[in-house]
Amino acid sequence: MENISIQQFKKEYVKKFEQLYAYRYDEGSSREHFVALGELVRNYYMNNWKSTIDEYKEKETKQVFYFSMEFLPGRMLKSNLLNLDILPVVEEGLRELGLDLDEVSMGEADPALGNGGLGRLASCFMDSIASTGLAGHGNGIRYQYGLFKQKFIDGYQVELPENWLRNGNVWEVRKENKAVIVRFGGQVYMDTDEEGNLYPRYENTKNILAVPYDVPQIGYHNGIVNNLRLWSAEIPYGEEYLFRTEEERDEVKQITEVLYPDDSNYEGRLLRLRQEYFFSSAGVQSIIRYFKTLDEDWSLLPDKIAIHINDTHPALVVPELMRILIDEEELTWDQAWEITKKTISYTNHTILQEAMERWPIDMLEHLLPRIYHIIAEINRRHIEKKIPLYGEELTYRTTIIEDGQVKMANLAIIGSHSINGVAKLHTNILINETLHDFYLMYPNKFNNKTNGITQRRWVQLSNPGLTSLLDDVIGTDWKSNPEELILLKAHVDNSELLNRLEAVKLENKKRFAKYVKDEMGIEIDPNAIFDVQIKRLHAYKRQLLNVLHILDRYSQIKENPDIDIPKRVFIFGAKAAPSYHYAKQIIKLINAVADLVNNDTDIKDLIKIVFVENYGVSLAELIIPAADISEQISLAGKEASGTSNMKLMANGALTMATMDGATIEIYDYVGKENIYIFGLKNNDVKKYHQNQSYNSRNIYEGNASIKRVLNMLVDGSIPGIYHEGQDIFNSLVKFNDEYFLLKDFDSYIQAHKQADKDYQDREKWNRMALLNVANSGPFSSDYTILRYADEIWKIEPQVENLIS
Ligand code: 26W
Repeated sequence: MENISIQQFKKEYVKKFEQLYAYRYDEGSSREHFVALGELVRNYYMNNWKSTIDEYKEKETKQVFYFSMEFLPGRMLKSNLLNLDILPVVEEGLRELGLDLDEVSMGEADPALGNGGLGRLASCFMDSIASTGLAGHGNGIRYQYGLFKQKFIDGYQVELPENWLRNGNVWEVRKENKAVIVRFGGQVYMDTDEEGNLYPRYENTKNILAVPYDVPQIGYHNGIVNNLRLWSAEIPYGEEYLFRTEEERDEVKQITEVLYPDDSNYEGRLLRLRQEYFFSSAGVQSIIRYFKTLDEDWSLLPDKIAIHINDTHPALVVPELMRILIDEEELTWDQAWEITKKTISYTNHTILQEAMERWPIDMLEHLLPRIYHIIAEINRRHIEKKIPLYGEELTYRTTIIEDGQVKMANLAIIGSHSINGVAKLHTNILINETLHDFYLMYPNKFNNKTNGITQRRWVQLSNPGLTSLLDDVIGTDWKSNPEELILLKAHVDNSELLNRLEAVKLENKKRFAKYVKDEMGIEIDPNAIFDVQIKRLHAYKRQLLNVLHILDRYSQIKENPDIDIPKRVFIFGAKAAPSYHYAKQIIKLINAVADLVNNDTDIKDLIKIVFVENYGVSLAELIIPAADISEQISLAGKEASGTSNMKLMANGALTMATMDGATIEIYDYVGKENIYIFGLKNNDVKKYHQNQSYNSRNIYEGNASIKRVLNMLVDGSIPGIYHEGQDIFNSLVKFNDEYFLLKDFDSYIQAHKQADKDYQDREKWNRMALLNVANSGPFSSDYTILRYADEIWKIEPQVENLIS
């Protein structure tokens, strides 16, 4: 946007505030200031929003639509100001008015419209699509309630509703005139018209109105404003009489009421299927409506539109696009199928079998009869076509419908032209193991796109201290081209710089320590090592291994109180799916160990444990800049990519890790001297599985420190845990330790000992930290997204690319 002076901003701000509230601005709360500022900032991007969309249309630019059931954008105020290039002006203007931007920013609700990695990735991608100048938009659900608010009561997780829209949302624009109808249920009959063509006749369907709320996605200093379209379910105007009972009205409301709080287990719940079809259908309908305004031949659809599906949750776009092309636009099956495949592409984010979506035929057929017909026909044609080429055995292993269920990953692969994994190892596992049969059929569809993160939010906004250090040392080009961060490498022996880096980290640690003191009443020493594990609670991510290390360390200190090791603060942030019993037991265990350790004066604060409540994007922004150690300790082969690994590295934390997900690529960049690697590799794990040769009880019996630590779970050493201790003990000893914690225990402890030693050599540590920052550039989501654009979507940046 054009320059605005501080004076002008102040004038406009005061005017806006007083117009909104009819009292003096200096009487406002931070919530009110946030709304006033948000309203004003809207004026600064509205023109660009309109002109961006108009221009795409005028030029018939090919556009990508990123369909995702989850988005985790975080608070948008500062990111919008940054990208509009008015952050300093607004910050200074507010200061002169006696206001603090950080406080004002806290007036904004953090929209938790996602569970974890997949949702946050979608939001990093939205920022990168706009910032690299690509014509691309998001398509998702406007959940009334986001991911539950987590509380700890007696150390147990309790879930409370997250009513993030309570005070409205200044960024969204309700577009009633762009609403569409989504049809559910009823019966469908195939009739013949006068010309002998088949067409579907629907009876007794429930027609739901999908109303879009558009949220601007502002590009970094480039004038582009794309769209994130979130759909809300309503009763169609004038059709209230068709929803006469409370129950019928509730059914409509429920569709977009709440986000499913599970990212671990597939749930065959009717409501989730409704949600998936609801936003898939609404999104496809609005794309088709747009395409028709271009007045082009249908065969050109894939030249004008790309649809990307974020995991299989939106996989019903495949039959929905087919339905519209065949039933409404009267294309032949073959024409429609070619167009559909060329338009759609798919990312897989998990290889955990229990997270793979499969819908019971009955459910699908009942809820979406026509869509089910189309899926069955896709499946029938797939079999018919592939048997002659690949034989029966292979073909039947790739069918969409099997054992009374519809397999959504199979539908997504067969109905698209590209499937990608999210890190090199992950893609290799898909190709060689999980999806090998499909790879034999469609080798060219498979490709890797290692995840990325946006440094705009995760460095520039969340770590201003590091940002100004970088600006001073290597200039500001890294902000539009993060690979420039490698220039730091030349300064690795500059001890003045290393001290400054340490000072920045210390400030960030103090900021977090203050939060911990204020919110939790726990005193932590900013000079201690801040050892961070922040991610969803899952057995495979092995937060429990972290706990075992803490218990081992605790025992050692108790045994030898004069031990010479640096202080450690273990920081956890994690939500468990409400129905994931074992994960919740681990939460309880961590809280119980925290109570024990934090209150034991014998250990002289050598260990503190901080388990923050309600971890989410905003807390990540506070914790990540303060981290010294990044825990990435999943069992090798289980974490598809990880993205907190990249954020922590970019903020100068050292990675403590197994060779898993994108951490392997981090290792490749920083080199083995600047990362702590331990544990089994994917191939080792595979061998144990093949030979069925793992026996955790033998390890327990033969390893004295493991035995001591595990016994603590059941012998009353940890007051506050009850049956949890026994259940967790059993999972490790009696049920053969599914995730190989005991096998990796020794090497994990060794790696931590090395870290203790290195931390005491401040210069060495700081150098390692600096090299991590220096090598974090390639993990920018800007590069990731440019590879999606170039290799999958076939679209090009619309403005002169900032990235060389
Ligand atoms: C059907 C229930 C369900 C819901 C969500 C199953 C699985 C999911 C997601 C696919 C889980 C998820 O967030 N996966 C994470 O995606 C990140 C982004 O690619 C990766 O970095 C993480 O490794 C992966 O766990």
